[in-house]
Amino acid sequence: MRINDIDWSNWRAERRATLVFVVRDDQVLLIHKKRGLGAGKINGPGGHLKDDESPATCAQREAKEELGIMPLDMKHCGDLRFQFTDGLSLLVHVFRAGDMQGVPRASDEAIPLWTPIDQIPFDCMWQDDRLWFPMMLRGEPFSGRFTFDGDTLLDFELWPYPPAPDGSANPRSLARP
Ligand code: 6U4
Repeated sequence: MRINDIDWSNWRAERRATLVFVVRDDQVLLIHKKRGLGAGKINGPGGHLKDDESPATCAQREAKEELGIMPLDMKHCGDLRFQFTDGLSLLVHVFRAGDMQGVPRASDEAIPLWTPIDQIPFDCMWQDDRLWFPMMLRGEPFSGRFTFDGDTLLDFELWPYPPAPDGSANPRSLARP
């Protein structure tokens, strides 16, 4: 499944989720995810939006549930649209946090991993992460579309465009220039 096989103007995400990365002192707070989509991979804390929840509130709630921390100075820097061959469509709002409250602790969902920003373990992460992670670390905006077959990245498009300010799922925010 290639990017151009999908009618993105009518694409809607059946699920919306968040990721939040605390970046402090040249380190980023990652997790070893223990369950859910991407179990076994390294990623950031996050999860799916509950009814009527804003992306920022979701990101903070998930960081609290998974690691016991509260991300601070959060910036919504990216939106990622994933179409899986099994039919799952997922919109992920990515946040960068400049600080946090609390000390990360392991939970039944995640093990915290403070990681130097020049030693990100991309081989243990989703295959798209190495594409947009440098922009996220620099706090630059990005928007991307990806097709996946299970864990395998099939195709992608990635732009240095900001996500929709209201966190909406409007794919027109990704229109080509
Ligand atoms: P809850 O119960 O909300 O914690 P969880 O299974 O963690 O569930 P789910 O299934 O909505 O959440 O999956 C979304 C999570 O998976 C988000 O945190 C983003 C992450 N995720 C999914 N595909 C990804 C991908 N290709 N690259 C990436 N993160 C991805 O970096």
